[in-house]
Amino acid sequence: MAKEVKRIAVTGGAGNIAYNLLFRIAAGALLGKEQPIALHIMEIPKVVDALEGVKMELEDCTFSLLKEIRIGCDPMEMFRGVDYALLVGGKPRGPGMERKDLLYENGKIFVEQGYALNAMASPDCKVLVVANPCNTSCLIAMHHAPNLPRKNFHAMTHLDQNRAIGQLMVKTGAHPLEISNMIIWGNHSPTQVPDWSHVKIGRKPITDIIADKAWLDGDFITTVQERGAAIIAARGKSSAASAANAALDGIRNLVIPTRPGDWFSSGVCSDGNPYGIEENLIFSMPCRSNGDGNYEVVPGLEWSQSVKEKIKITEQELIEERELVKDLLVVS
Ligand code: NAX
Repeated sequence: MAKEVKRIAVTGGAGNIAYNLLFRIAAGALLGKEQPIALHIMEIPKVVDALEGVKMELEDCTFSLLKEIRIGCDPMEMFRGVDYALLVGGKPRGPGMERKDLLYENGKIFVEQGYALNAMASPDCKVLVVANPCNTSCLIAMHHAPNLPRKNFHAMTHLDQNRAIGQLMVKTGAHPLEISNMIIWGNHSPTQVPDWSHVKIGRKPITDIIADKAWLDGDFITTVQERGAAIIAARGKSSAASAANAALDGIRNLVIPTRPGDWFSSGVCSDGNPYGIEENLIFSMPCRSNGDGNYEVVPGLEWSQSVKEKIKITEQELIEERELVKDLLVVS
């Protein structure tokens, strides 16, 4: 029997990340080579016409899995019946704009999109927020979509995890599948906590392979935290291909069982978390899934003193971000 089409919304469809994402989704890199899909590609009215070009290119790729392409700018139309929503679109930080202005300006987008997801998306729609500041934007969307389970909201921190694993590959020459148990805790911001203390390389504790603890605690962590800025400095543009790749990972984490003993990092709702993190935040934690779309936070992992102190800082930052947008969290 033919499989039912899954509907995938991507916002920011004319942007850099989307251009690196849409074609891979259509080729089966998100839901596999057997799953027919429909793409709902959204933009703001000013640039929605550019999506005609994206649509033409998608058609010209003759993807066999791609059954339908919808383009538009009305979230109520674009989120109708979607099973996955990848919220990539947002305003960039303009000259002289402070972080709090960015939080608030982009926050308004997620009020509207959360409301539309609530009204129109499939009741089990999985939502991945990529647009920055992604944790707090995700919190806003989640608040405005009370019909969807809170567990279905994710903010993308898999890029940070991939950046960490990439650094360990460069340092040791290990294959990526030999590296497991990396964690990113907290906010997708410079306060994020890349925690290497549980990492195994070729099933051995990381410190058996990398004896240089000063590197692990120093350059390794700062390279991961500052990678986004380093890419902008080198390329003159922000990460796009690696961000798109991580967005695919962010959803694939939920639809493919996690490797036994391993986990993945995702910004998830902190309600009832086993680490005593303040509730009602979107906080990156180690998660595992049996591939049915759901996940659980991996409990019982110990924190070193240094990780504990850093987690307090990133938690505090997220509490402050929530305070800055508190009127956007009120559901009318
Ligand atoms: P671009 O500026 O190339 O594209 C963003 C697109 O979003 C634009 O075409 C814009 O018109 C559109 N847009 C704005 N408001 C919208 C709305 N309400 N509905 C639909 N579309 C809307 O940025 P790009 O490089 O694609 O980056 C997109 C977002 O990802 C940015 O917010 C960026 O900061 C964020 N990132 C997040 C990362 C993460 O790890 N979570 C890493 C990469 C990236 O920096």
